[in-house]
Amino acid sequence: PRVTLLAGGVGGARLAHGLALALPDGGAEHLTAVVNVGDDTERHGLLVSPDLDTVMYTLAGANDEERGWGLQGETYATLEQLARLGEDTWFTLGDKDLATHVVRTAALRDGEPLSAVTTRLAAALGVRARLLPVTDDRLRTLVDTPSGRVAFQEYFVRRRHADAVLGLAFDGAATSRPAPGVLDAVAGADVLVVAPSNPFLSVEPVLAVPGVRDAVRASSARRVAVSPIVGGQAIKGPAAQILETLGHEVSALGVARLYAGLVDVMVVDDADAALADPIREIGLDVVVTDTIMGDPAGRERLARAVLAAVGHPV
Ligand code: GDP
Ligand code: FO1
Ligand code: CA
Repeated sequence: PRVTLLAGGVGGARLAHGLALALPDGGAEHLTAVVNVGDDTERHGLLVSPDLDTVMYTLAGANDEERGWGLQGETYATLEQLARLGEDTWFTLGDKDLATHVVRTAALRDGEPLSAVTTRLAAALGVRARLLPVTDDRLRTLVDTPSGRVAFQEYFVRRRHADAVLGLAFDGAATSRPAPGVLDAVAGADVLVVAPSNPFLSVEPVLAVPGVRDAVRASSARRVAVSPIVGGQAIKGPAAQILETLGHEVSALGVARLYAGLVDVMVVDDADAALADPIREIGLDVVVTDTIMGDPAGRERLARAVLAAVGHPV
């Protein structure tokens, strides 16, 4: 089957990896990941695209799995020198990771779109699946907190996502256009998967690009989402806190309510088997399985369960 995945960083990357393992040829010709760019940020004059890089490094087998982001075996000589030169270095950029941002920023300065340089970078790292930023235009997530509106990485990294999230804005989304290939990947897929990514910080900014949400609604693909909430908690990150402060139930049912009308099937964890019937009552089919993606085997197992859940076993 042709599979299109809507993805953020870690949850998106892990399922993308599982799908690449499950599909023929590492997902070449079969797998497209449409990735959030709301986390993007300029550091030291360079454009950093954390979610694109997390998916790219994970598919390349090079992601630092303990942290969830950045490259394995990093060193930080450049960052140390940047600090000596008086730069703010709270955003940890490794020496090898910086090379990605140098190539990306140079390409953009030469007029190459983000999607095009992403294709080059992914190919250079041996990634077979297609990796698309949802848009080539500038789109930035802003977070409303009790102390005001802050840029996404200011909230997430500098303030360690400790602030209550009172609301979100996606600066630039309204005037952004889907990157080349995005709408076709959504409309033309056999299977459309919403990764177990943060619904507000990763999935919403993808859907906020004009045309994308409508393409998902109108797609003839079988559409399936995996819950990032397991047993009432996020595996990692602020998804549970944000569900709570924005007034949603902190559970796979709360996530299912957000995705009703967008997907046909919800995949929830064994720990949430009791939520299957309540989720069916809001009109979604439900598959209950182990959704914890640890090692590559666990990722591939979940990917196969997701494809089987929508009638496309591989
Ligand atoms: P980020 O951009 O790095 O924050 O990553 P995403 O938005 O793609 O994913 C974050 C979400 O992934 C969190 O809410 C986690 O609960 C969820 N997540 C991470 N690993 C797993 C996993 O193995 N299984 C499931 N079901 N969810 C996961
Ligand atoms: N996350 C952190 O918590 N601290 C960091 O210093 C940090 C640096 C970093 C550098 C490159 C990159 O691609 C990602 C990085 N991340 C870091 C993760 C990034 O903030 C992601 O946006 C979050 O994981 C949320 O998705
Ligand atoms: Ca992210």
